[in-house]
Amino acid sequence: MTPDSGTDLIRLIDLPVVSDPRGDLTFVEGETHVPFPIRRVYYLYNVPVDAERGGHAHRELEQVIFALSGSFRIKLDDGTARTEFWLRDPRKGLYVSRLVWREMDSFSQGAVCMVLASRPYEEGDYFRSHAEFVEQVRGAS
Ligand code: T46
Repeated sequence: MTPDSGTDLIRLIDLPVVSDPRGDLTFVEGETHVPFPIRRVYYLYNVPVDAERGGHAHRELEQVIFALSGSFRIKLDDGTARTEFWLRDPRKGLYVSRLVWREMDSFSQGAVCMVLASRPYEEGDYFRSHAEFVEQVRGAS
């Protein structure tokens, strides 16, 4: 799994940008720029530079993850292969499908991560054990 592998599980999405002398404007429409109706928006901020977030996968949730400001690394694992992305451009979102393990680190000072999600928050949707996640995806394939 590489960033260019064209996998349906993970891909970068380029968003429109409207630029004029007042600055840049980017917009996102559910089912147009992201492949699902947007049911939830959340954001991470005040993240210490040595923090590690994620460390889980989701059973059903799809998301698009953005660095609105600053940068961070996201490491992804579909149960058989791993890849990683550095997000630092607010015009680019990272689509992450269900059944992808994610870990995030190397947040820059003041980074803001915004996430568009396909479902409301549901604790039961999480795999918090990597072993359980791998067992599920390998069993399903
Ligand atoms: C992902 C990364 C980018 C809520 O109550 N509502 C919410 O919508 C969310 C996302 C979390 N929470 C609660 C659940 C936990 O008690 O906030 C606490 C921290 O949540 P979590 O451990 O999921 O946070 P992250 O930053 O490790 O992961 C989240 C998403 O879960 C994950 O899917 O991709 O942000």
